[in-house]
Amino acid sequence: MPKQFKAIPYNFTQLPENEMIKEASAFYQRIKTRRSVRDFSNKPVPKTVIEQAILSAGTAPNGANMQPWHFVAISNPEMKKQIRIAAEKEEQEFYEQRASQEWLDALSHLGTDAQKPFLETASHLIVVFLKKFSYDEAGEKLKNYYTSESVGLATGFLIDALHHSGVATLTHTPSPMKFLNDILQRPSDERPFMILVAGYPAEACEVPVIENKSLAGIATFLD
Ligand code: IYR
Repeated sequence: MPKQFKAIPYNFTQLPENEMIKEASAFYQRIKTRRSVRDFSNKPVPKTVIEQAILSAGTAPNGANMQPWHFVAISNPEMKKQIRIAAEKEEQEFYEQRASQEWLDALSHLGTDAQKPFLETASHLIVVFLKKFSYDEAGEKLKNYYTSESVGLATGFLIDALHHSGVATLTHTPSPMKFLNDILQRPSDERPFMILVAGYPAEACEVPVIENKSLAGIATFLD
């Protein structure tokens, strides 16, 4: 039976075990320095850094290789201002009406409120859209699969790539986010998934004191 798909040998680099251990630990030491930042400087991040990070995000595993994502990277001050105004309107309602007391209590240690100045200050807003459908060359509509999982993974890659290049981020999800389709003129079958705020931390930036759970707290090993 001939193969039904085109394939090439996988160019995989097998590391010696001592190097694997070193790399695994070095990666952990680096990734654990990532913190969500809410106080950004207005210093611009080079566009090429954002471009390379988005290319990294685009390599994430995804359903049937449909790559069901679109990234809009905004550094334009007018656009950022429009997004801030629309997001703060939603956030105001969230904090004053929509959020349950239980939710507000869960957030209280983060010190967040409806004011989102970072949406204007930070160098870039990268709006991640989830595409429910693809279109083939004939314009035929195709369903995409595992879209939330795929776009979540791509966003994770994006955050990691930016952190690795020295760019701080904040995952921001004002709810609902439909206003982003209007402001950014994206089609209605694309769903705003997240605003990733990207830039340098302000000089006086502080972050909440929080701890990661221990290994035993998050994992079970069945040897
Ligand atoms: N979107 C709101 C509320 C918020 C919700 C969660 I869950 C957080 O981890 C942080 C904030 C806001 O951005 O303020």
